[in-house]
Amino acid sequence: MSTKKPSVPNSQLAGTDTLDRGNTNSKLQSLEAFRSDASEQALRTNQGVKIADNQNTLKVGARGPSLLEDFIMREKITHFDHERIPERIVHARGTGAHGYFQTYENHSALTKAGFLRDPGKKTPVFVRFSTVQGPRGSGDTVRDVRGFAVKFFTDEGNFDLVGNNMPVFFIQDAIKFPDFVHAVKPEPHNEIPTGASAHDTFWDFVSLQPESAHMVIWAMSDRAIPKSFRSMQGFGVHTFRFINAEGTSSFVKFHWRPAAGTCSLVWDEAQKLAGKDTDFHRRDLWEAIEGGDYPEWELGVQVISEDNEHSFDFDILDPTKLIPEELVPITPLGKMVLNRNPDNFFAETEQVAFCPGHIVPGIDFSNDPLLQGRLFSYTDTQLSRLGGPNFHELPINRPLVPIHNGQRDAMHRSTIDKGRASYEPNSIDGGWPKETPPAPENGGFESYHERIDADKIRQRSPSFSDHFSQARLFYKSMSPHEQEHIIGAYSFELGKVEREWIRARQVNEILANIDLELAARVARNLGLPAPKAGTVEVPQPALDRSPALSQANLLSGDIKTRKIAVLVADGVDGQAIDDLKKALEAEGAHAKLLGPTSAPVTTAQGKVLPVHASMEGLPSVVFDAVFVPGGAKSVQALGGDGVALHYLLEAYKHLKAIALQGEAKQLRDVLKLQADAGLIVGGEAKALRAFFDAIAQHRVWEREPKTKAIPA
Ligand code: HDD
Repeated sequence: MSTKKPSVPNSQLAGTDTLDRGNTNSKLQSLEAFRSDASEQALRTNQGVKIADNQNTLKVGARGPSLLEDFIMREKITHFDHERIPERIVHARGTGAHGYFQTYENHSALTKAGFLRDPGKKTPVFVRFSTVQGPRGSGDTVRDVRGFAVKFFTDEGNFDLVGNNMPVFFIQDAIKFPDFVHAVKPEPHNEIPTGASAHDTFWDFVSLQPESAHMVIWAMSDRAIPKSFRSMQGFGVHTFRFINAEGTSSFVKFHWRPAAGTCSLVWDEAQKLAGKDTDFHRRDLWEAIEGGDYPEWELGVQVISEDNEHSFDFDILDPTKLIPEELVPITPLGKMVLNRNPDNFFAETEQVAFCPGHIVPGIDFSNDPLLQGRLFSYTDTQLSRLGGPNFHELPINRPLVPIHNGQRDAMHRSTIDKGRASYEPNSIDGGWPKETPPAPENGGFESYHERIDADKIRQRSPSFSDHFSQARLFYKSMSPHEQEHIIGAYSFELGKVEREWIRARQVNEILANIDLELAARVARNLGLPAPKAGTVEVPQPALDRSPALSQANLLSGDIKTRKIAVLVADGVDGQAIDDLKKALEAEGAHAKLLGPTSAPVTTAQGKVLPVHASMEGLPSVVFDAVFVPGGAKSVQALGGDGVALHYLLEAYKHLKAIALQGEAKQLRDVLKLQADAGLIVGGEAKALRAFFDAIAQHRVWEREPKTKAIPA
């Protein structure tokens, strides 16, 4: 902090006086000036001239050549020619939403950050979820890490929490990021595969880079095929710092926990969805918000005091390590609610620019070498993606507080700066804008004073050298079905690797160090000999298991917002449908009626019933469960319809709850479906309860071995 210059009076601090406290819509209001509604407006050129003919180019005669002087046509085509901007180099595919964050209480003992101190305040946020590998138009449900980036528009400036849905990362030092990304991206000769890591260059790199072992096993787990963005956890990954008003620093790890519980798709379903509904995750988020099912997350932190920095058997600066929740529980901070879809994808979701370096007083960085490199990369990438250094002026990126400084000009400048002095100090414009002292009531940002006495050196800290104990902890913490999925994923991905030495290296030098049984199972699936021992000494971690890592322990326990397909044909029992809908509504879940075509059906009671779509239009993969009501004629029609039978079989294979009511019981025999807790036959209230309970379990895991071609 500098003391030599005049400080800003309290009345002008950080813009707090200009904002309506507790106003959830402040960001939306600030965006309002830029929103453009064309209703009842004339079609005009960009220069404001009204257009009389938008159908024909100016020509010499109706059949003659076009004229260069047609400024209307030229302006339109020129703008169109430049409509695309470079997509993000990673995380190109994404979707966003507006909402707010509200702290539960005053966390001033931990941090002086204002948005974590005032429980009456709703801080606007914009969130962008993404995949990492694929381009902008790639499928939502591919096996990949998901980005979870949140921009908090606080009264003290923007804070970006740019995280993922996994708590660790592939590499320890940012200098390896281009290598990692080049390896995972589609291969350079044929640009294959899109949205997948199942190829040689990815496995070549990770099998040579043992520090990736922990993150790769997360990527081979169900976490990489989330059911929806709404059912994902989020993590800040790095260790950050909180600083309170007294200047006391604590290390923190950020966690987002979804109210909807954490759960995933099954692999076959994820693959099919990538074709049948490329926009599955995007659509789910959009529809949930449109329908008033506002997704919610709790933000929490694991807090480690300065004194405890070195009290773990790993280094808290190493981004390939997590802190088990059993060792440091999460302190809940507040909740985030997403309650508004963007109006324009490009202006908001595409142009939003996150950066881990966007922090506010009360938050600071740690020396994690991955984080340190990220602090440079994000702004740098926006320069070419958004065409210059003024991207902070784009409506979606503008902080709520007024910005004044000496930065001037450059491409796309939209602020019209008044005054003569674009330097500081100055005596021409009264010395304004001026620095603000850092004390909390003033709000000037001050970096944490950390004393470092060390050599300038290019070296990985020896405390980063264990790469396997937490990968092992993760594997051992999984439930049996999650472990099977991990074995399946490694086998699938490595099975796509053409070079046998890469497969063998991953099995012998990586998997064998994580778990010999895992290595042996994958080796068997690849036709390789099972390794007899690992290649390195793996230290014993403080914990054998961390139950908090298993999604089996992270369900919400209810069926809120779950989607149920109801298969109907002419003659269906209309009463059964009414009863189901009423019961589902009471639980906050939703039913959609699907017929053989999109035409309405007539119930057994003679009522004409509109359907939402045909069974082919909304396939079983987009639902959580299937219900077939009784009605002899309807069931007979469905039983003779290949699409309906496939619908049920597919839902069965994807381990979804299925209820067959009344005459629909026959379909169980037609399809030879084996009884289990998720196959409910009968129509009474008890059966409906059993159906709902099965949906709340998310999937019928006991069924899984029966759906495999060759049981494990
Ligand atoms: Fe990154 C985008 C998350 C490491 C460089 N990253 C990007 C996005 C997310 C993450 C969610 C998309 C933001 C959006 O929706 O616009 N990245 C992470 C996490 C990492 C990580 C959780 C490790 C803990 N990233 C990382 C490193 C580097 C980058 C080590 C470079 C040294 N990331 C970028 C980038 C991107 C980006 C190239 C591309 C587009 C953008 O920034 O805006 O700068």
